[in-house]
Amino acid sequence: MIVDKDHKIALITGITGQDGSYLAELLLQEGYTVHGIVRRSSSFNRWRIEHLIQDPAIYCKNLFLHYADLSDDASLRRIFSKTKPEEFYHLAGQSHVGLSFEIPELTTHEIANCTVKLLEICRDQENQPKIYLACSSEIFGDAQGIHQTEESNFNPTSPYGAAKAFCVHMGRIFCQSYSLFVCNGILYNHESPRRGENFVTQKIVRSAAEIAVGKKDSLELGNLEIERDWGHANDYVAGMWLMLQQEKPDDYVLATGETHSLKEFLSLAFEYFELDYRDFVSINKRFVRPNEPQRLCGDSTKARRVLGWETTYSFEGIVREMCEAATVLDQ
Ligand code: NDP
Ligand code: GDR
Repeated sequence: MIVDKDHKIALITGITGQDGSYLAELLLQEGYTVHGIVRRSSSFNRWRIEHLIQDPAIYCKNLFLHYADLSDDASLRRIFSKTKPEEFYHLAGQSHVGLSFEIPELTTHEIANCTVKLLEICRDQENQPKIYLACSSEIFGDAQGIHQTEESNFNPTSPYGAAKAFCVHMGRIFCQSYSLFVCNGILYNHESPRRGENFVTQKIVRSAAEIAVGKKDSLELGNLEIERDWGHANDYVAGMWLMLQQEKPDDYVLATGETHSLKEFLSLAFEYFELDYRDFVSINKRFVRPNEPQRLCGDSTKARRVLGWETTYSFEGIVREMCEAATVLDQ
């Protein structure tokens, strides 16, 4: 492994996920050497970073992949010793809120226990990296007030939300007790053409594209009566990076400050394909969660003021970009 000493070194867990792939691109553009942790699976699931792997100027020059699972303590420690990261972005873990009701133990293990383990590993490093923890608006759950800020109460409504709330507390405790540089990014929903297919936005646009070409004739969803604050993943990874460029660690909410209903998303996505969603969508209780926040909306005043962070995509632009990408997939 040849690493240029002038390059900053970053380590990312979850590099094969939506956010990990955009973050890797951003860090490479910023001149970093990027190390990513990937887990073994029976078939390759690296499509989001395939373009980077296929680029001979990048792969094994500025981008390196290392096998480990969040449960695999020895491999994780070995990767830290070998790569000596200056910035550590912890994005990996079970990320589906609905599924966290079906597999609460695994969700808690991956999100809560494994985060503590990684904080401990960072604490043990001779040169401790700056740490970004991927927290979530789900910590606010049944939220009070119109907008939530870094000061709002945690009131999670899912095992996922509770595990992420635990991580925020542990991040703060490690920061205060051991002077570790830990930033909790409290991020609201962010989407992109790279969003996983079992999140509602991607499920909708892919289904609408398939209905438009006759490959499918209906779409089953869960609760349609919700509102979310939807942004674009590209903007949100820029916020993660900005947090670790500050002199002092802190927690930040990243959100657009606007909510849209799921029905608005459905309308726009189906209209793109010249369809009316009401002709195709039905409710299947299988997709309705036992409990969930009805509406979540973030206030990013602090991130905008301190980090200079901004959102550059409109809600309509996000839906359009996802629909365009789904159209190409279906040709
Ligand atoms: P994804 O589901 O797209 O990616 C999750 C990543 O974690 C994948 O790379 C996955 O690997 C990896 N992973 C999961 N379990 C393990 C494990 N046991 N060992 C090693 N790697 C594992 O999530 P996003 O990119 O959307 O989100 C990134 C993080 O941000 C997550 O922690 C999520 O909870 C959080 N978050 C996301 C928001 C969003 O709107 N996207 C909002 C707020 C928080 P593989 O590819 O092999 O499955
Ligand atoms: P969320 O995103 O739970 O907010 O978590 P998701 O897209 O899964 O759900 C958004 C809302 O849509 C409703 N919904 C459905 N959701 C899915 N997945 N499938 C359906 O068929 C369906 N029908 C209705 C849901 O009930 C929910 O209200 C995302 C993840 O990225 C988390 O990791 C992250 O922490 C939060 O966003 C902020």
